[in-house]
Amino acid sequence: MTKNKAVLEWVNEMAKLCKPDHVHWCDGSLEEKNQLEEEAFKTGELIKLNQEKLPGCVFHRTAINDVARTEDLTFICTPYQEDAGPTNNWMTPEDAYAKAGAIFDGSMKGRTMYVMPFSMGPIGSPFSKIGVQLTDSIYVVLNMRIMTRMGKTVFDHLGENEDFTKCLHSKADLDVKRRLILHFPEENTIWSVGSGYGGNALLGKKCLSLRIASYMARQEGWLAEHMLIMGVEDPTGYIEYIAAAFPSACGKTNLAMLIPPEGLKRKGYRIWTVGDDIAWMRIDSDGRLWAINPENGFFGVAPGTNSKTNPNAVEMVKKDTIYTNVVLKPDGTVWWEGGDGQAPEEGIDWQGRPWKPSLVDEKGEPIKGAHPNSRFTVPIMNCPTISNRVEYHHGVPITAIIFGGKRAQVAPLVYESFNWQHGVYVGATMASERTAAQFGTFGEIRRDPMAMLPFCGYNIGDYFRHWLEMGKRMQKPPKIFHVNWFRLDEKDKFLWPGYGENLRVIEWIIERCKGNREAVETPIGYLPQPASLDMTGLDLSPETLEAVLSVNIPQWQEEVKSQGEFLDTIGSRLPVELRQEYEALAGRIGLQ
Ligand code: GTP
Ligand code: SPV
Ligand code: MN
Repeated sequence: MTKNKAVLEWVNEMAKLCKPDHVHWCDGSLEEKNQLEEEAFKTGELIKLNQEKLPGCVFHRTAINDVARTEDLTFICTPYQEDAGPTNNWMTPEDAYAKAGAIFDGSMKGRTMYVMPFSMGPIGSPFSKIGVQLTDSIYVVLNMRIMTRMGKTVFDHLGENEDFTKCLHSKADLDVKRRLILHFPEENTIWSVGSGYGGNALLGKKCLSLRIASYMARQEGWLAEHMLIMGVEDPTGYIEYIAAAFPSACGKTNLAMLIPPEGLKRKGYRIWTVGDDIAWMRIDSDGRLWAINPENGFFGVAPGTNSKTNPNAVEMVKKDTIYTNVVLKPDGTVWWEGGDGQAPEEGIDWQGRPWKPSLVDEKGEPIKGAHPNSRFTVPIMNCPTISNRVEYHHGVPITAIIFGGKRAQVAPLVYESFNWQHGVYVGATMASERTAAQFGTFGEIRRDPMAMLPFCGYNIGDYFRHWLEMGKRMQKPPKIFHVNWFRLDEKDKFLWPGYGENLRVIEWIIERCKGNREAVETPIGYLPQPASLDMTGLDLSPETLEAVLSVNIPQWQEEVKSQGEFLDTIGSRLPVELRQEYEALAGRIGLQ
């Protein structure tokens, strides 16, 4: 399938290590997909769903100990620890190859090794990167086939070029004690062993498109970010694009494909989805920041997805979807908590056990049928609001960058940073908070800079420096905002209705970028006056709106102190500009 010497040599070498019975070179064709599915149906790796109700859909259950990314087993492997930085687990490349090599040794005996050439980004785009993944999991092949552009054309495009990411994966025995997710940024290599699910195993996603790509991006002068990309078509038909970084499970998929609420729809607003998880952004010759979504599908959280929260997602998963760890119903369809319709009277839960809604555990808590991180994998083209620009080699120009997390308190619905440098500070110190509803205490927060804490492939201090430098290189840098859909009242209820209504905030953001809307200057940044948000058709009391837009100074003094403590943990590579931003904010908020 290819004459590329570097590919052939590497595949041979890895086959010698893993010792598969067969090696299959994936061409990415439909026939190949059908064959692989048939094989997986026979072994039980996949279950065929009801083809009348869910055409082209299949179902998979993972091992019980393999349900999400394992950050504690994820490493950046560089000769010097300083290059991995204070936020990453670190190993030397020698140790890493030795440890994982022992697990890979013979791990594919009795199995087939699949060789998958894939492109992150449109094939042939100067933005795109090519990878080759080896795996012993059909489930992984079928997921990668959806999530990336995978198959022979990628080899054709690669030709004799040696510039590709070497991605070795084996589920081995799925033992957590023998699981390692290793990144070698200096060798453009990823080794992942002992897991078969999600970001651990679909190596084009978090491993290549964020950890390895962030390292490349710094060297090559661009940005690889954990961001959704969406187009907002205004009543005149003009489309502005925004990129937004929220930590995992904080609402990227939902925002990326939102449906405008009635009032704004009537005004003529429309949303176009470009991506829901990853953005690669470059400065183009016009001095603006342009973004592509390197992925070709969505790997979205199932629980909570229903016709009210995300009607587009409900529509797109009706066909050609791989469902993982949801409830299997007797009629060969699926269900999850927070999904449409009643829970089925009976079904099979994500662990393969008979399940019904009334089941409780030892503590009397209801037993969930679907795993909280159960997901759907679906081709990008299934999304009813998909943008026609997803195949554009230069992507879309970004007008605004938005940071956000789950904050029960402190962070207002939206605020605008004063300038790029302040915006980088806002991103660098952003956090997500566990709510009282879940854990009984307010305020337990984790700082998650730019939502990249688990995904930055190098020293986070250098990453902040890179963000600052990027701002200087742009003639028209995007404005930077912070949002929070998750603020709670005293009774732990969300103050803001969220979901589609979030477009009211996005509209304000875009109008601010055009210089059309009023704002109030506060110590933390510019906030909208209640009257400058379009609330047509939304029944929210003026008190609630005021509460969700309020900046509580004593709370913010605590917040800023905690931001300062976080900056202290970054060490010597923290850019002095961010320390200055801290000092300035501390002064404005009355801390000094
Ligand atoms: P990853 O795929 O893990 O990166 O997650 P994501 O950021 O795409 O998160 P997703 O959109 O799947 O949302 C996760 C959770 O947030 C779901 O339970 C949603 O119901 C909830 N959520 C999303 N948007 C909102 C909102 O505006 N308000 C509220 N209250 N909840 C929301
Ligand atoms: C995330 O955890 O941010 C995800 C899911 O998008 S995974 O692909 O498993 O990383
Ligand atoms: Mn994600």
